[in-house]
Amino acid sequence: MKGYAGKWLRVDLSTGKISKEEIPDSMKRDFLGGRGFAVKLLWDEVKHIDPLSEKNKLIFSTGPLTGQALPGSGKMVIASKSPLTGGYGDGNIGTMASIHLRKAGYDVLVLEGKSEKPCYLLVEDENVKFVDASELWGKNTFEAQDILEKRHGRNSGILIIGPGGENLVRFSTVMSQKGRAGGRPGMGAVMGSKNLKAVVIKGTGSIPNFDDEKLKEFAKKGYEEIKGKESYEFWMRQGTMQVFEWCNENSCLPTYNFKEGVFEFSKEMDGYVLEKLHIDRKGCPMCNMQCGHIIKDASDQRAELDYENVGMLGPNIGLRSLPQIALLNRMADEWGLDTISLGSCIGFLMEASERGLIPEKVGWGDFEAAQRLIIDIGKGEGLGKLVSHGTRTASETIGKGSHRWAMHVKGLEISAYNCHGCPGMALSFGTSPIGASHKDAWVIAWEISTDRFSYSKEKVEKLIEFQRIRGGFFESATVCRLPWVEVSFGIHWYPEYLEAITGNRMSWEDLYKIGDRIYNLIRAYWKREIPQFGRTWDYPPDRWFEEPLSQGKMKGVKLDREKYDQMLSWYYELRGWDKNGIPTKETLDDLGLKEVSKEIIG
Ligand code: PTT
Ligand code: SF4
Repeated sequence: MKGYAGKWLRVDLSTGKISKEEIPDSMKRDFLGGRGFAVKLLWDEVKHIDPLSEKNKLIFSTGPLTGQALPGSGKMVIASKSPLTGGYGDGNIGTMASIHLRKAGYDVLVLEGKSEKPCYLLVEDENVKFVDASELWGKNTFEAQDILEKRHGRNSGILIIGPGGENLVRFSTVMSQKGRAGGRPGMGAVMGSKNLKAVVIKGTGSIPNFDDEKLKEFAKKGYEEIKGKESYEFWMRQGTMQVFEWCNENSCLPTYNFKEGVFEFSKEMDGYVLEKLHIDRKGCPMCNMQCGHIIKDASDQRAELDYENVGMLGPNIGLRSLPQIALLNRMADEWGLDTISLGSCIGFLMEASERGLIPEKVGWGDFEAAQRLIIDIGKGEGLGKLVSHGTRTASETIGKGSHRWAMHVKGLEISAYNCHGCPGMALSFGTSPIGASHKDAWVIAWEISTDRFSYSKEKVEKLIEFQRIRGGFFESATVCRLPWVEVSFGIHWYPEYLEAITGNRMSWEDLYKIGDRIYNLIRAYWKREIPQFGRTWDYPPDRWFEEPLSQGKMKGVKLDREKYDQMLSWYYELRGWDKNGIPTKETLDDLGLKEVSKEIIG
């Protein structure tokens, strides 16, 4: 099939064995790429193992749209069995490495085993070698990136971990280009457990497409369409921060460890304040709507800001100064820690301190304490050690009912949307296939603009539609979804791109079916790896059901557990899962996953 490099590159860090294998056409047809390839590989090869053992595999996976000259194509999925959640984990990173990997002749890079000493992997087209990384080990991601760029060229694709990943912090990410982060559920720790500091990729070939001329014409039209969109100008001014003010107005800003939905200092730090502080812009390759806003941080250094980072390292820990938040954000990037889990862990500790559950004093909005905590978390020392496995484990350690306000689902911390008054978004967090991420179904904007407080079946249907497009299509195709989400770039373009690339015409129905296959396989993976996995894992924390908001226009609002339960039952029914949320034999068989149903159902 055209549009694929056609091979995966497999590197065993224990034995040094390097192999290049053809990707079967059936895999391309059934799973498309990206997340689809990753979960299939994990299902087939990574079973009942400790995620931080050498038996785990770290997968860098692209799709047919990756690396093409079209909007948002510089993206790549990073997946593994997650050391944070114990289930399927992935993230999506914008990086030159995605383009280089495909140009080097591979769609997927699979890393297995464990190197005896710290090393990095150098892939230059067909040449693959291990390079000693003793002098890079311990360096932060910015320092290591500089060294590797000097050695291998500024435009090489570099994927790197910081000390957080080296020290096996369970929510450490893989970083690239000083500001792109991917793999929230601990993909950095998996890389660290393999003694692998970085992967450097340089590819010089081209991707064999079905119709390059048509692709060129469509892509040009696509870039022009994006620039002509009404919302483009505002997007370029504020990027993802455009939702900050909206979240506060609608009581969904994560505030004081998700206790509240409004922050009294929000006006001091919203998208308009960002506009004034903005000095530069950064982003992924192949993008003409770059969203990384650079400002000078509190130590006068360049730092990038996104909404999630500001929400979680700002109101969620009671901090109101953007330059201070930017400094914490830069520290997270240097250490290679996920900002969402980090902000949640710091918020959790601040609340534990306020309640007298830990002896240390860490007050809300204490900037110095937050900096110290990041270092402790990155090293896995002191108070940082308590949360370096995430809030689920921390609450199990300190007990005393703290699980009620440990803000995670399935062990992955909730992204920056408070859902006391957003049942659809709460269900989205509850049913996201990696734990509480917003990436699969950001249904909140639609929900707030329609029938916000309803717990209707229509809402569940909408949520599944989003999961099919965002978690199914965009993660497997693999491209950035923001042109479609943020500036309403025509979704009709994507089947056109796919046809020009692969020669296959696929309808949205076909693409949804691929997405459903991926979702069901991920769900089966959770069940196989965690036998007790089931319905109780699909609920957001008790806080949202038990403690109403005490401030703002939504004062008194909280989620209704019975109604949430009903929505969850509809969700299972619509997905073809049983009452415990496990895919039925009929559903799996219908998706061509007979072997899977034999294994989890019998
Ligand atoms: C994503 C998550 C997000 S989602 C943000 S901000 W966002 C946080 N960014 C972090 C960061 O920065 N530094 C850090 N140390 N940790 C961070 N953790 C958080 O990670 C990201 C963009 C964004 S910015 C979003 S919404 C979109 N996400 C996409 C996606 O998931 N799929 C897809 N096909 N397209 C997407 N486009 C957008 O990409 P994870 P990136 Mg990301 C500094 O990684 O694990 O998926 O978590 O990759 O290159 O940084 O782009 O308001
Ligand atoms: Fe990357 Fe942002 Fe552009 Fe998407 S919109 S490709 S995340 S820079």
